[in-house]
Amino acid sequence: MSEKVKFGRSPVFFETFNRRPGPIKKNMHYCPGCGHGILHKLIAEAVDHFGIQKNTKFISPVGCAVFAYYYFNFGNISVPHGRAPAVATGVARANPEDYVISYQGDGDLAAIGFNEFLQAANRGENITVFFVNNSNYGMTGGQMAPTTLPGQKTTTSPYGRNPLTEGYPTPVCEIVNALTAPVYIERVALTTPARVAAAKRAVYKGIQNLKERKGFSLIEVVSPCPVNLKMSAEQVNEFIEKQMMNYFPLGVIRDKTAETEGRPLPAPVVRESADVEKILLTEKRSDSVAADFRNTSSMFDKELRVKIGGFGGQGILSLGVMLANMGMLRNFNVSWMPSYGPEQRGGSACCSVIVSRKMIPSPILESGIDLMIATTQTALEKYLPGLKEDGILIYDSSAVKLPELPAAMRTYGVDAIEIAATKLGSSKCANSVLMGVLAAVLAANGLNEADQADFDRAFAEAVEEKFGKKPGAVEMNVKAYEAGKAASLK
Ligand SMILES: Cc1ncc(C[n+]2csc(CCOP(=O)(O)OP(=O)(O)O)c2C)c(N)n1
Ligand code: SF4
Repeated sequence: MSEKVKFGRSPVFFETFNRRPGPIKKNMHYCPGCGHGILHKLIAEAVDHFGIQKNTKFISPVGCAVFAYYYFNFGNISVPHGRAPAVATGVARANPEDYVISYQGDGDLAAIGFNEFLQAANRGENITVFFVNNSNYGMTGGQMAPTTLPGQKTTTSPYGRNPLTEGYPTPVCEIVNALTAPVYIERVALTTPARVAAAKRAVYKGIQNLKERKGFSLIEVVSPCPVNLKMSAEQVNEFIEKQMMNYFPLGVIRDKTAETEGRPLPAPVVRESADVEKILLTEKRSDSVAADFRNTSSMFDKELRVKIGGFGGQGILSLGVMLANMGMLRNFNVSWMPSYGPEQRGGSACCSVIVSRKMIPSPILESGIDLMIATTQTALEKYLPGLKEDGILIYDSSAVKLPELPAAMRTYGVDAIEIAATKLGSSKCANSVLMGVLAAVLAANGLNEADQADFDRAFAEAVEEKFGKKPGAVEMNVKAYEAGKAASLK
């Protein structure tokens, strides 16, 4: 391997970053001076060098590297915060022909996902972990991370990290070195060309270990985040050299690669999806709701698939929870799956609810939606293509302009915020108004009296649970629900 850093683009990157939204298709989204881009380049070169692009699977974290799949032309799975080593374990075990990389920031690996990470290391999974230590939570605007230095100011340690209350920087590599299984542990930095060359050696070794199935490798990359540290590129390098390295000394911490035999995992017993189904969906469980719950409204003859979309703070997610609770009261199988944008607040919010007599194989709801509630134009446009032609659409008439819709679609417009603000004196309970509207719409579309009563009960229980200590809020939300039920719908 040449130690020179190569210029030009690795063939393991896409030629054009077409997955990246917006007009910029040639550059990465990272801030100027960020270490993620340099590390991506080294990983791409190493994967190319060892000829494993075809079977490489990259598990990307929640953090600034969440969009790694814009760039790398190999398999990519984006996972929830901190779950990369757990998912990497599953992928590596189920697909012994794959080469699995887990890529994580310090918030992702050393905070929310530390246990998963340590357990994967302790099991010696056949994965290589790249750990980007930039001493803060980058994506969310620079909060304190487990790796933040004593005295370092962040948005959540404005007076500097105080070890007496916040503890000391977490020495991830040294902790992993206390375990028996890991094969290779090295900490590198990116501050000078010589350091990048050393980082390149470490990255190549990590990828080679992957190829040779040597087990668990960890490469920690002490990395610049000039934007959140509010430093120039030079200052951040000085901060890394003079301060971070006191807590995170560079070098090889363990290297057992020479004496470690490659140990490919045996092929898993169950590989075909039909076999998986046999195990998960046995005949007995596939129709698992008690027979006496069959006498419910006809709308439950099939699954009821509901999508609710709007923006954060509108109570979108709790609306879905109430609906799922109503299903549970009738002993149905239910799933509730929230999703929201990466923005700190005010971003998009959405949830999918499925109520079914049968097992629900997946909570993901992209098509075949029976009922949709949209409180913003963006949500309407995003989810409308998945709504059935004869589906039910409830929308906030002050925020949503309806396009031309199929004739069979049943639409109900209501200005929930206006009702909440004028009749009840607070727009905060607009989601309870919407819940009332939903109850009325379901009743108008065949929800029988017993189910309606359960719906009311689910609402009352949800409100009690949320606001039980504030009788005023309980009363206001109950009134909002009643107002929603009585609202005239457009
Ligand atoms: C379960 C969950 N909790 C919190 C968040 C918010 N969140 C998004 S990224 C992030 C921290 C990322 O920091 P780090 O892992 O250090 O990566 P960086 O962005 O610095 O590369 C947090 C807390 C989330 N998305 N999901
Ligand atoms: S916030 Fe920091 S870690 Fe995130 S892209 Fe910018 S420089 Fe990189």
